[in-house]
Amino acid sequence: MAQRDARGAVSVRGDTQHPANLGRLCVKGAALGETTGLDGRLLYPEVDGERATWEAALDAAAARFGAVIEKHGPQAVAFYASGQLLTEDYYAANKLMKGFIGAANIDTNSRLCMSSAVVGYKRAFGADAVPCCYEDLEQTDLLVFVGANAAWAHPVLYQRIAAAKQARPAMKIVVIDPRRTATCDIADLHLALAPGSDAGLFVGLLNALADAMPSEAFDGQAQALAAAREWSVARVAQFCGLPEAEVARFYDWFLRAPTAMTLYTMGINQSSSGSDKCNAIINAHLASGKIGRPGCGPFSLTGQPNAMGGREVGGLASQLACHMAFEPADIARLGRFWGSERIAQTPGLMAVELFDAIGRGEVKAVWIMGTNPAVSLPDSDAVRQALARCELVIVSDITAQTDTAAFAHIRFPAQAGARKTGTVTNSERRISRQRPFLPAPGDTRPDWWIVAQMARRLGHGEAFAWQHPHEIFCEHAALSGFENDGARAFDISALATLTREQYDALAPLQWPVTAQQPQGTPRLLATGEGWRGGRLNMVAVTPALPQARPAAAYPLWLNTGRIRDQWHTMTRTGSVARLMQHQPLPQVVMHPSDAARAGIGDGDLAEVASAQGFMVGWAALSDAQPPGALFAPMHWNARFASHGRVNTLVAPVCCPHSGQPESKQTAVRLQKRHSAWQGELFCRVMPPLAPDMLWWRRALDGCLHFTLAGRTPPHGWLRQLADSEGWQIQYADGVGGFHALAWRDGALMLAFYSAQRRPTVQTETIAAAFSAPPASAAARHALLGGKGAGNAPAKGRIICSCFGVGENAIRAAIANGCDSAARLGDALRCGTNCGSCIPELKALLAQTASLPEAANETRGGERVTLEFGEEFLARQAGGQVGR
Ligand SMILES: Nc1nc2c(c(=O)[nH]1)N[C@H]1C(S)=C(S)[C@@H](COP(=O)(O)OP(=O)(O)OC[C@H]3O[C@@H](n4cnc5c(=O)[nH]c(N)nc54)[C@H](O)[C@@H]3O)O[C@H]1N2
Ligand SMILES: Nc1nc2c(c(=O)[nH]1)N[C@H]1C(S)=C(S)[C@@H](COP(=O)(O)OP(=O)(O)OC[C@H]3O[C@@H](n4cnc5c(=O)[nH]c(N)nc54)[C@H](O)[C@@H]3O)O[C@H]1N2
Ligand SMILES: [Mo]
Repeated sequence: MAQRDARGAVSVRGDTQHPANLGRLCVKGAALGETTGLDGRLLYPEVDGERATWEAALDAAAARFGAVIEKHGPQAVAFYASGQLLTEDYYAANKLMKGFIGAANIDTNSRLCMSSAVVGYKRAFGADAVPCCYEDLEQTDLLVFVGANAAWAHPVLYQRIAAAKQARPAMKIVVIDPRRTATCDIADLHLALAPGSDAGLFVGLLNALADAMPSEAFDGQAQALAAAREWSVARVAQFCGLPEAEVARFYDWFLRAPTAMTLYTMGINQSSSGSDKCNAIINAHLASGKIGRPGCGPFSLTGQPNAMGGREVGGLASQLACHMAFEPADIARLGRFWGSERIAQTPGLMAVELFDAIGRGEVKAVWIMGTNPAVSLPDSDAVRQALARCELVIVSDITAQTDTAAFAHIRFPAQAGARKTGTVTNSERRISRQRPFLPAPGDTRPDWWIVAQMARRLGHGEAFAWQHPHEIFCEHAALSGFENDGARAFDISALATLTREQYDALAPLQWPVTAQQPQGTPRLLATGEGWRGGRLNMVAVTPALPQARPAAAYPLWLNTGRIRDQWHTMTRTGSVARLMQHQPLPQVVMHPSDAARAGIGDGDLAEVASAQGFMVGWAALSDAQPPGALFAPMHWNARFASHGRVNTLVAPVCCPHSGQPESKQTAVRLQKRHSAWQGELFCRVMPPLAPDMLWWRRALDGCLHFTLAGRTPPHGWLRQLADSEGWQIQYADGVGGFHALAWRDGALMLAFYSAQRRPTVQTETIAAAFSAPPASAAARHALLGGKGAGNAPAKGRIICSCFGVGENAIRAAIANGCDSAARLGDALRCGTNCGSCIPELKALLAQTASLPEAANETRGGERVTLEFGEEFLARQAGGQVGR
């Protein structure tokens, strides 16, 4: 829930009445107030780089898009949409492409996220239907996280599970992930399996369950069991690189637990055999009867705000609206409902294929809505080339400058989440009404409105005459029930007649919502029957390893994913200072043995290269990382770093059933990247950099902030810059590095601090000097030293981003007797909001407990804090940002 104060500042708190989060918010949600500002927002339509009116922009877009259809046919155009859209937006886009343009070339970023899970459910149940609900989490005996780092990616859900575990310690938690992640904090067992080997583990589990199964309970059972027969514990252990005893322990727990849930996310879906992995998990639940009842089930967690809504309206190129398929009966049904004779007859291009087709010139016009494919698709350099070549690129976005928008001919300013009205669906099929809490700025419009305006101009006005999302929702609800005799799981027909007032007041509900179940349906599959034919199906799975295979030239694995405080391509979170403090620079996390082999030390610059491309990050040595495998974040892009895009490395290899790319496994090599100096640059506008410089942009309130690294001394570059700008420059050399301040008319224009390794400087004080320049010579001297004028104690690395609590304060509190995460929370508030820092608080507690006596020595009062602070600063000077 969001509120605005008298001055218009936004504050956000959780809705304690919402059944899904019970009032908790993650740090990104809690920082919504900071991310809803208008800085960097796209506020006006643009045509060929010039601001335009809506009339002009829509006319131009429709004329150019229509001309491509006219000349080359409907298969020459495409939409690429997103789980950032609301259900009503998504419905409109899908209806236009599949119903009226007459091609199925609308795909979405959910292809990179959920498409394997969709295939898994459809093959098993006959429908894309998540059987579980969040309440099951409190009722289960065994909870298995597979390829899910929920502590960071689903912190609210994770805290709910952590609380359940605390209340009922007998509940067992297993984490299956090659890395030891923060999620392992509450685990009874962590299986650090070999990358991509999960199917072996679950096929072996099916084998272990086989004897106790009634015969012919499911379609496909005999084939599935036959495929599993050879998968003994010993073979699984070998395939997965795990000790036999650990595999046996997991199987034993699963067999004996009266109820069990498997929560799976990107470590499963983003795989060249992702669909089979999903079915291997579902098979184990079917075989053990751990499905369709409380505390049970295979639970695919979704990531984006409305990935699920997209699946319901048919946002993926491989399906039609409301769970209909490309079958003659469904196509005809849709034609009747929409009153169109142009319904797409065959599936369209899936994301990776789509951008290939753009690259080959077969698709000549693309409209991208709410996603940033130049960053998030694999082989993203090829995606950029394709976009650069494309005849017509239309982008609807809320952010002015994204890597993708740089290729746009026409840009439409959409309304952002906080300003939109409509519905979204979460992982447990719960539809929530989203209400705007901010007025729409500039000329921004809702996405559905933009689509409808385009549809009218393309000649389909009648079918897109909506005045309000309420009408779209009711149409969507009516379609879900249209000629639906129970064959289609998605049915919300009881909502088709909502009045505007009822729609506005809609309480969160789980679909199906029908005449029989008007209050919604928490769990599915209770009767043991599926959809489209009834019987549930087991899929025979032959475990396959990733297509990427580390070998001579590229001997290591690269795993990619999320970090705690960043969101996707950073359009929401990258400019929020407090979200950039936890991991301000992209880290390449590696096991110390791999680092040693490459001659890399903690905090060194690390270059990672694959057959596709390379990136540069900052080495973070950690034994939580398995030997032979690196981890790099997916977030950094060309707006935030010169060489930070991880998807330049990832190959466009996809699961044949789902089209989902293998984003978690890439074969790479690692080498140290040498630099003569590293530095911190603070400035009002970003100056031109020298060609040999690497840069990373960092969020800071008060000025711009960049971390730089260069090969040739920076003196010449700075001198030239100062000359061309007419700045007065103050230098300090030999202070362990080279520092410079640039002034104009008494105002600070730039501050630069370099050393051989990234120097530690007092960022906040330096930023403050841009608005209030230091008055005395001594203060200016201190500023040049990088220390700032004040003596504000450095906070150290920010651990709790919700309340801005730094490592130093936490260590001091521990030294003063706080001996648990809960006590630290009482004293400092850290960990008491989203809780995603609790694993780190515990790690600090454990570290401090094991410190040698000498380090705890007090040399008078608060000296302890400083001591730790100095130690921290020394380490940070060495570049070690993480643990
Ligand atoms: N902070 C933050 N939270 C987010 C997002 C964000 O951008 N930032 N995005 C949201 C979105 S859209 C999504 S889809 C979710 C994703 O949520 P998650 O899937 O939990 O996040 P990831 O970090 O992509 O990957 C999860 C884990 O898969 C592991 N993994 C890699 N390879 C394998 C493997 O072969 N087997 C197994 N078992 N595990 C493997 C990785 O080590 C990683 O810990 O997060 C959502 N939440
Ligand atoms: N290597 C690797 N690659 C990955 C992943 C990975 O783990 N590893 N994860 C994949 C996954 S799971 C996902 S979900 C994708 C995410 O990848 P993207 O979808 O590319 O990432 P976002 O940053 O969420 O892009 C959303 C864009 O939509 C804009 N936007 C936000 N709200 C709205 C709105 O209401 N309307 C409109 N029109 N625009 C809006 C934002 O400004 C932003 O430009 O990345 C995928 N790529
Ligand atoms: Mo996602």
